[in-house]
Amino acid sequence: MLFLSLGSNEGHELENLLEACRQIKGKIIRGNLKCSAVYETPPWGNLNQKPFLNMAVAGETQLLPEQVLEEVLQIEQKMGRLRAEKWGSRMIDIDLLFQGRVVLNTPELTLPHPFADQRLFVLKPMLDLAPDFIHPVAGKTMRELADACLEEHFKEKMTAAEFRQLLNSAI
Ligand code: PH2
Ligand code: MG
Ligand code: MG
Repeated sequence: MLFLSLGSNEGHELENLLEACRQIKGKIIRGNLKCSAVYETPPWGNLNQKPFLNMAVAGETQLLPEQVLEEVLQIEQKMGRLRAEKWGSRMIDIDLLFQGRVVLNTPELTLPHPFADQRLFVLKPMLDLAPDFIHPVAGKTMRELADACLEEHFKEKMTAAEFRQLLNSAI
């Protein structure tokens, strides 16, 4: 099972998440796409920017991690993501969180995502998808990792069911 984290804090954020999911369904996860709820989260890292909309998606893929990354970068580029400053604003950010229990450390790609165990804007959506999934390196469940984070209030902008409905309705 492949897990991706999606974030946007520029342009029409919800539409950016929807478009990213359409692209992911076409190119990476061709079967059932599991979607978390959509959360509004305070910016982490660089505080001087708008709040993010964050969510996570999951599903089966035939692609190798490097191929997933290649597709993700193409989707980000197609959706107008500019080479941005670290932790800065973006139309869309798609991060590879986990691909099953794969552990990978190359200059291009680190799996699991190096911050996946510490960021609540990643863990909270993961709780919607797979609360009992065990982090392949940390050895703890998503639930345990989320409980270890400082509590933050995230506004649920949209339920998973509402998002699915929007995604499935033809535009
Ligand atoms: N992504 C970042 C930096 N900071 N903060 C939130 N709340 N959500 C993000 O997705 C995010 C961030 C860099 O990728
Ligand atoms: Mg990224
Ligand atoms: Mg990121």
